[in-house]
Amino acid sequence: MSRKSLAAGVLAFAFLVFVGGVGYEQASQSQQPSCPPIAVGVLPSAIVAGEFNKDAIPDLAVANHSSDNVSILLGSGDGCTFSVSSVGVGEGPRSIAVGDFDGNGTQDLAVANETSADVAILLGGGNGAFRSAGSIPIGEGPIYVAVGDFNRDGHQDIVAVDQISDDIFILLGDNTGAFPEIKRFDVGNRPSSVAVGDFNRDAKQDLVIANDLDDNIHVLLGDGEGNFELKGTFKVGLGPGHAVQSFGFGFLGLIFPQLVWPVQPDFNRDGIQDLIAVNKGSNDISIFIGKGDGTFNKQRRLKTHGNAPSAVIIGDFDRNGFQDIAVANQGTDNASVLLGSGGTSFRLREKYDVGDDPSSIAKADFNRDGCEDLAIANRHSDFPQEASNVAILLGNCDGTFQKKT
Ligand SMILES: [Ca+2]
Ligand SMILES: [Ca+2]
Ligand SMILES: [Ca+2]
Ligand SMILES: [Ca+2]
Repeated sequence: MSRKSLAAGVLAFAFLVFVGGVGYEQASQSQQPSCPPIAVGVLPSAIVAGEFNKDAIPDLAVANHSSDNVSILLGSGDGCTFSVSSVGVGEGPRSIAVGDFDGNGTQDLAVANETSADVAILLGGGNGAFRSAGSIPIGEGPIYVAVGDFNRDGHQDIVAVDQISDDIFILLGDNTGAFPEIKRFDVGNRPSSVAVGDFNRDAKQDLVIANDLDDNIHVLLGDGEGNFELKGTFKVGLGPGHAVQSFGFGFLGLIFPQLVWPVQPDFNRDGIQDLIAVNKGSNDISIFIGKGDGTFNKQRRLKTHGNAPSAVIIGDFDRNGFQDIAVANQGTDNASVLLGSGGTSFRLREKYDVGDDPSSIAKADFNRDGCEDLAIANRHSDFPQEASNVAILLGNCDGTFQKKT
């Protein structure tokens, strides 16, 4: 089927959803965040929340694709103000993940450098400062990294997605910040991201790869020794650019907020992991309810109420016990918040004009009021690109976020 006829099908589906009228279009106009934007490096492509200076105030790390560095934003506790520093990495950083690679209890960072084709390891000192532990050459153009323990030795490992060689690389850590063993597995065409989870509930971590050119996802089951085998392929929308695993969209009424996030390693006896793929080319997301055996029920496609969605984050933004979704829409410069009510039912709550060209989204409680907040990296690809920034949306605990008045 051609992309054109697929797109027509998508439009027809979206139209049906609209006619079905589950209150999708009731949300008001876009709003602007109450916090002023925070300047970072040039063309930020990924943002992740962490705790880098052990003051119990959430922090952020941003990978800046064109300034070849990572911005470290240490939270002040008021939610809007961060102290910003930067640390150099390789060329063209595209993705960033938090781990503890030397096992000393402080958070470290792994950065996929697309242009220099390596993964940089930054070891955190626990005071907000990072030092380079070197770079591991990977493929031809790694664009996404995630962290897991794929060989179950208690040492954190890294999975890197290489969009040029169409492979993923498993970097097995030795708990000193080094990764002496690397394994390579073939995936689909132009893989764009990876989600780590345990989709068949055997206590061995599995992977889901979004394949941009194939418009599908691959589920790879782990053997617990760092090897992966294709379990199944699932069709999604057009151009999936981001895949996220989650607990419990299909786990009706039994999720309690404190169990939903962060994911508890021992929670998977009861919860079944579900999945989201973000379809940049069809302006929607695919939600898959997990069956618990590494397969999923048929996708449910949901409009993101913006164009070219680039990333999602899952939270419980209205604290009703059901997981919600926040989406960054790169094409329309906004973020939309879709509130869940169990299963695959979501409704648009509000949209926010977050800044130019949002590429990535993270969450934490930056002002420590008990409500989850959002951080969005804006590439600002219009001139001047040095205006790249991070927008903060402070949550109100009812699914809305503080707006500029
Ligand atoms: Ca902190
Ligand atoms: Ca390991
Ligand atoms: Ca598994
Ligand atoms: Ca908050």
